[in-house]
Amino acid sequence: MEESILYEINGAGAEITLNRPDVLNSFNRPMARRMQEVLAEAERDEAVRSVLLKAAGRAFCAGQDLAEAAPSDGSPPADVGELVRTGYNPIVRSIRRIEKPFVCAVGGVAAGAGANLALACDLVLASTQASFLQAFCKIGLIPDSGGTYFLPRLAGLARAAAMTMLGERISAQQALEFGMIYKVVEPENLETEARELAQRLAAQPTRGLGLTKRALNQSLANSLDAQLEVEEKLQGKASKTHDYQEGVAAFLEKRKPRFKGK
Ligand code: LHQ
Repeated sequence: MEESILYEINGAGAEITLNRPDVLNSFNRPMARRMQEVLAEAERDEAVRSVLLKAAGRAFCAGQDLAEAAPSDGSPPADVGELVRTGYNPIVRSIRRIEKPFVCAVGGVAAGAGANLALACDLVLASTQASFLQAFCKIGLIPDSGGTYFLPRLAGLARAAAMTMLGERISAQQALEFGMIYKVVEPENLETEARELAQRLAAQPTRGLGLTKRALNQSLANSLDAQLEVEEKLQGKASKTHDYQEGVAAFLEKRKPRFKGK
């Protein structure tokens, strides 16, 4: 059987591919478990300095596999709270916790939990064919996988309410205008541009970028004073890295830096 999640190493970057294209890469339990495993591997492997999340086929991800959540064969429906707790929450926590940049390439529809997994990544590229759909309200659920956290912060409360209560598909261009994603590209360029970005990030000072991610995570809930303290503490850490020494030396010697990610 084809693996539902592909995990490949490309230079200093890890690449994760959602791979159930027949069901628009919707997640079932084994797929969520495998996703958690490959994220743990990307976190553990020091040679991995960026992560690219992408998907096979015409869609990015249609969220939960609804055939698994509500089987038509008479077997009892899944405990949805339990699916969220054991499946999606660990994935979203990992994407935000792992101190390496995550690039996400969205080439088609990203619906339900699939949309919110994409929004959890650091830099989201979407093709002109992509769309984002908070599908939960159509089946009587609430947005999960961080949707109620990320959307108001990225797009504002008014747009978050509209997206989650109306469940209308929004285009990649709208998502860009709403501040939800980084960039819109032509479909034929999506994979190449996303990979180039992930490779470029993998050559940067990984510890510094990781600490930047930690600071950005904390800023979402902090006052200015608290955040200035976070910056002071993390800058102290960043300045003890090899890459800080190398960056300054390269600048003064008017040469390109050779960052090691340490
Ligand atoms: C699917 C799915 C899918 C199974 C397409 N499941 N087969 C957490 C915990 C527990 C429970 C519930 O949820 C959650 C979090 C969530 O993610 S809730 C939101 C779940 N997702 C949705 O409600 C989206 C459902 N899908 C759709 O609305 C459409 O498929 C979209 C708008 C994504 C794409 O529409 P189309 O491009 O027209 O494609 P399609 O509907 O024809 O789908 C293609 C195939 O994929 C089709 O199978 P078939 O055998 O007929 O070719 C669909 O049944 C299958 N598929 N999404 N989530």
